[in-house]
Amino acid sequence: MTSTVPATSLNKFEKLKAEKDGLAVKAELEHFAQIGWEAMDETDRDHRLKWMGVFFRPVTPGKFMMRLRLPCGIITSTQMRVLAEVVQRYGDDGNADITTRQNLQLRGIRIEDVPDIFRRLEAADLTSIQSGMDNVRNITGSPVAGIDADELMDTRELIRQVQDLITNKGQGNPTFSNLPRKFNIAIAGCRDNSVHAEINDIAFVPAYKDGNLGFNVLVGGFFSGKRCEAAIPLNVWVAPDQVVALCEAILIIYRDHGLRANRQKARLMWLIDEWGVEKLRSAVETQMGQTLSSEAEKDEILWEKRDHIGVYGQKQPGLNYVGLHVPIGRLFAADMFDLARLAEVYGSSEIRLTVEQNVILPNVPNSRLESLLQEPLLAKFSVKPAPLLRSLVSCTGSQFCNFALIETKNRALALISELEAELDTPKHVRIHWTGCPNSCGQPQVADIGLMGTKVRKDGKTVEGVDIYMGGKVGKDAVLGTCVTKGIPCSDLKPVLRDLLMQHFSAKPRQQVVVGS
Ligand code: SRM
Ligand code: SF4
Repeated sequence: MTSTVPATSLNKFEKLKAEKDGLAVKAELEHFAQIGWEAMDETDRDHRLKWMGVFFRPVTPGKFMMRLRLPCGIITSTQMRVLAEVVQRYGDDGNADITTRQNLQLRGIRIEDVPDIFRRLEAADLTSIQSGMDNVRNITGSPVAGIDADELMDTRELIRQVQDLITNKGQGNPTFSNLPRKFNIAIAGCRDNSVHAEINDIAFVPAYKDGNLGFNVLVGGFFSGKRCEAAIPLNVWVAPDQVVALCEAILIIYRDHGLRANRQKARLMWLIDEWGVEKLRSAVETQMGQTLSSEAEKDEILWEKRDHIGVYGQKQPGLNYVGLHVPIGRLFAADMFDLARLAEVYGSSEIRLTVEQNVILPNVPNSRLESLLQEPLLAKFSVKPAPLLRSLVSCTGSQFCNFALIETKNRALALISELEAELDTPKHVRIHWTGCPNSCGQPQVADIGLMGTKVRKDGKTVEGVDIYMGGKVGKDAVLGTCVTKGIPCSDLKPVLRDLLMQHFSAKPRQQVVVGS
């Protein structure tokens, strides 16, 4: 790795990576389990463990979070059951959250259980490796890849290959374990940009060139507390068999030349700012040892984004996928066991997750649909949720995240159910909550985005939000911008009510007058 930063001025994170690679803790897990979290070296515990996907939670000390990797959001019923057994052990403290990258995070994990959990994950062909800190995050794809009646390309295998490259088939790969910062990759094979291509460091979007189907490549999209940018074209079209090599080339370039002095200015887009996209493009060609085609004139993202909630026929005649709405993405052990059972009884033992934090059960035969729709779990995870609840997304917030400036998930649910009771909203409104400017809940892609902040009210500091609007997803995606700052959460309901009535044709529900 070439670094232009003198060792003395390395920031805290560059120093800790230089001292000891994050993956080194893999060999020490048994030792950590024996000594317990309080005796662990703090840098190992608070930072390096994230290379294993294990996150110390200062909000709940001793109860760690484990972030998996589920390429394209696909998980089998057997795997789901293994994860359910893990969180079940922790009773009320244990649960799992579906994330905005089609992934699962488990909560309540104790360090003494980690070696055993890893053995179980490995036996179930699951991994959590390199899912945090300066590594590539879960690789997203269409949640209906391979079953979508209108898909252009089934990208499941490609996504798996990219994950295998980055993680060395789940064993951990030191080649990519010291990037300047986190890194996001998405590979779309559908027409509706279901992956939010625009907010990934590398995004592949389907496009035809000379009659061949491949991908136009976008680069540099990211959100951070300091800056948010949509991805820009690399002016490259690749055939499917070039995707893995292109990811490898960009990651090597980013590893070796990405900016490392200031973590606030380390994402790929900052390097593109410094180099220009043309220089990045030619560095990629040099790294790959081949000349790349220029981008196709247009891509094939032609549709509005779908949320996949409901029942849809698949490309396979007689089969359906059923999208279940999971309020704010939260699952408990009983839900996970039940989802595994439903996938086995009615489908093909497979479960898919979406970036809207919901679940899809694929491969349900026509003849089994009616019985599936009668299952008790579908009263909780509905195929027909109310219009505001349906598109609600929320990051973790202060319940578990120490960056949070506000509580998000529980507040989001409570507020939506009040608004739903008061308003009749004719269409879905995508409301995204995020607990701080890091934007994990993607408020900039929402119709209405709510970003946690602190505000003054009646002489006190209280929880509040900045409001974002104008986010457009799917075809010609556009990031929303901040329209109002500093609304105390306690004053938010009337503000949202007005926005919903003014911009989304919501109408007050008829008041039922109780006769005298
Ligand atoms: Fe995130 C850091 C949760 C998607 C931008 N994110 C964190 C941490 C790890 C902070 C921490 O240690 O507490 C949060 C863990 C809280 C917890 O206990 O759950 C956290 N991020 C999440 C999740 C779980 C939100 C959710 O509820 O779905 C998402 C996990 C995705 C996954 O499966 O890997 C999640 N985070 C995102 C996204 C959305 C996306 O990828 O589409 C973003 C914006 C896109 C991007 O990264 O460009 C995002 N997270 C951040 C950032 C700002 C990055 C930056 O460049 O500054 C941080 C802070 C950091 O990395 O320093 C962060
Ligand atoms: Fe935590 Fe902030 Fe990300 Fe929410 S947006 S999960 S509060 S870091």
